[in-house]
Amino acid sequence: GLDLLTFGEALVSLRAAGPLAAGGALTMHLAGAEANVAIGLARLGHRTAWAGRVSEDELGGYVLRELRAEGVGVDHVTRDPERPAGLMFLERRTADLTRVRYHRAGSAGSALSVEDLRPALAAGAHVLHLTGITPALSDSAREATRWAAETASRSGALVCLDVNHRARLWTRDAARAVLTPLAGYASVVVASEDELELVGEPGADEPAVVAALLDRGVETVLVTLGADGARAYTRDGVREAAALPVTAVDTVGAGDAFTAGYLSGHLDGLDLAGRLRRAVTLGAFAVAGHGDWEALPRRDELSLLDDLQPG
Ligand code: KDG
Repeated sequence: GLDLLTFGEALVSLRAAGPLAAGGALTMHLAGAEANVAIGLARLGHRTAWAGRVSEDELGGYVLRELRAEGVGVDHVTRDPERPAGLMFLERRTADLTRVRYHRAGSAGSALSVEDLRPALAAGAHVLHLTGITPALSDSAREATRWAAETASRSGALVCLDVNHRARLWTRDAARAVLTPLAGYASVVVASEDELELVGEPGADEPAVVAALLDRGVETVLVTLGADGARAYTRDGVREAAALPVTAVDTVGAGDAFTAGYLSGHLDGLDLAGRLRRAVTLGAFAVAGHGDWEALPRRDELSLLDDLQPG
């Protein structure tokens, strides 16, 4: 069987080197948090598949070509002849500020339904990865996400929910109402510090949200801290991992890389310290290179950053 199945919306990302309002050349890339995670794992040699709906046109063809080229299985992808590809424009507004503009309402990916995911879930995988982006896309995508999480957790798969709040898609209250129940199906929950409150009671602090998640059967809560690394909570307590001291040139995709590294460590049978080490290593590769996933390491490159010294 597969090591990891993930699903969601893959986007065609059009990147401008400067402000979008100034025009100029755009470059075309595959984006989408779940596709980024799938590629991160496939580069490390794990058997990985991505499921979702893609447009029937050239842009959908491009998405499939990129996933295949990276070794991600696309056997259970649905082609949609009616709806367009979801697009994302990314502008480098300043050296430190990247802004995103979506053209994804009514897209092929947003029409995801339970029926689209049934064959992929029937084929099974050790790990099911999902994000809090997919349930924000449409009612049918929300139901598909809940169904997939429930089905995979019943079958004994490790379910990983990566919160990934997208403020341009829904409000924090709408996200919390959907993501808090969804977290109950997960063994691993990944959230940044400010996202954690979206899988708990409104206004609850980190210890309270973590305690409630662990009570509900979540085994590991990973709180990502950007340049400060991450904290991992389990029933045995909390463990911290520092980020690797790389020069950050592009932070988009760092969270996805972190999650891919953690899950790769899990699939390799590493202990918590080893899983965290792999997670911060992939995060470092992602921020040190341009693009969501282009800079992610192959297995023989994993130790490339080991000798970096802070400062
Ligand atoms: O994590 C990176 C993603 O945000 C990007 O690839 C696009 O999935 C995406 C989204 O919906 O924002």
